[in-house]
Amino acid sequence: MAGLNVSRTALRRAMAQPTVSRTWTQTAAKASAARTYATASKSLKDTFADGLPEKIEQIKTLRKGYGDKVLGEVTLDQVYGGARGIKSLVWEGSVLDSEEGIRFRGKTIPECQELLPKAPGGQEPLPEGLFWLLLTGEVPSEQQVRDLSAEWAARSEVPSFVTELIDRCPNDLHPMAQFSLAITALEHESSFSKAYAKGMKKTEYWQHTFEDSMDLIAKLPTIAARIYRNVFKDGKVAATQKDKDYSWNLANQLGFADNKDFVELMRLYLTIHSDHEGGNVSAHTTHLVGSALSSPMLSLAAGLNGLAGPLHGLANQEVLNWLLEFKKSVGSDLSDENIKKALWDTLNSGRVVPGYGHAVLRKTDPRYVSQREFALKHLPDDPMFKLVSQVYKVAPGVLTEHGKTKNPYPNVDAHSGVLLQYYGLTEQSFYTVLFGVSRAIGVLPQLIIDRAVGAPIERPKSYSTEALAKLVGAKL
Ligand code: CMX
Repeated sequence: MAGLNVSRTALRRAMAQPTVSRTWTQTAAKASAARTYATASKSLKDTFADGLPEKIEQIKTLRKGYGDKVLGEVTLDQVYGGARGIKSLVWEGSVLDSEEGIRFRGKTIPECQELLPKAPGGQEPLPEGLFWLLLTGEVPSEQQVRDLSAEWAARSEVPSFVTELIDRCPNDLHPMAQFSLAITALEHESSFSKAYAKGMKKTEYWQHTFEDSMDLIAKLPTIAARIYRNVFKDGKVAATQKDKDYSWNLANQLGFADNKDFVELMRLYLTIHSDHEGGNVSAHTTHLVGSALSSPMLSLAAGLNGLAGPLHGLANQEVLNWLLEFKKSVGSDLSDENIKKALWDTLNSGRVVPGYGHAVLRKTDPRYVSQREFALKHLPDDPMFKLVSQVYKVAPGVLTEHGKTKNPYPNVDAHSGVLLQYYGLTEQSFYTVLFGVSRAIGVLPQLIIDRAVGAPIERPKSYSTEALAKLVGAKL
């Protein structure tokens, strides 16, 4: 945790003497033996279970020795200002630095691109590897990632009533609403909810959360593709191919796997959109709802409902709509002057420039940079990419002159739509569903960790304006 100077010796000592009772390890071993896959390498569940005593001990040591240390002050402005900067959440998978951007378990996006296993012949990391890294803190071997791809493929079947539910949705129900509906309905399959109803020990919570999370992630490509194919195509969805990786299957079920570059894009996209520490709306909501011991299905659906907001994940849909409109207004004249004028038109009409600004970041989002690099490699001459690049050149200056946003630089959503559209996935209203598939890979590891370390139900304190005035000694 930032700001805490924990003694390394104390931590090392704690790590050397795991004192957690053996019951949960035994139960973990039993549960993982119940669902075994042919593999010579250590499974994800066993890897997580093996690392858990150390994590529990770290937290115990930290709280015992430093539990009363002050992490910061909270101002009245922060209370009214969307809790910006208040240090109040634990999130193990990633930490976001305002200047540098996201690090997944301490690793930057370029480091992850280098270190995480790839598909045979592929260049982009597989999101399976990122899930492993986020959950365990370890970079998996190639074999472990292959096994995880196989396990997700094996768990991918969607119950027929969920398919029927999607099929009955009107085509003009937003894809994100259909996605959330289907995920909520998967509650019917929740191992966590069933075990809780029967009565389970707290030490078993994480194992059911793990099973549900794995099932959920495994089924998301088929669900997402069903929505896409129903709303925009012929309603037919290919079966999951058991020997292929997660992103290939998603691309194939959407109908784009013929293009190997699109498959590569999916691998990169699903990796970089997954996790962005704990305070963003989708991550925080998933974690908060989970703290009430709602199942992973209900927790993720809640988080995705937040992702569906235009200030959050829906911005990727908004960006492409806006760019297409923008293109009409600037025509073929991409001069700085013309772009500047069109940006001011957006701002003067009272709208935000979508894809720009961020609650935490104060520099160009490295997720934007990695997509830009992909575009420079695969579609350098695409006219829409050229427009995006030109907006990138001009918008920071215009937004700075406008003087409102604290961050005039682009975020992840400023680039993704143009890449998808280049490969023929032109239906903008579907874009946030892809973001949602990836976000599940980012937020569910924390939900498993939450239940494993016994995170409590969340309940911050609220006040009325009158009560706050009293607290600060103001007369209203
Ligand atoms: N264009 C115009 N004005 C902007 C702006 C933008 N891109 N970004 C922020 N501002 C304005 C805010 O609306 C706010 O104005 P008011 O004081 O009138 O309310 C002011 O600048 C200060 O905002 P901020 O502190 O810089 O930003 P916030 O933390 O409040 O909000 C965000 C962050 C992302 C919601 C905001 O920058 C925004 O609306 N951006 C456009 C939408 C977008 O790209 N969202 C995606 C974010 C990434 C993701 O979650 O997927």
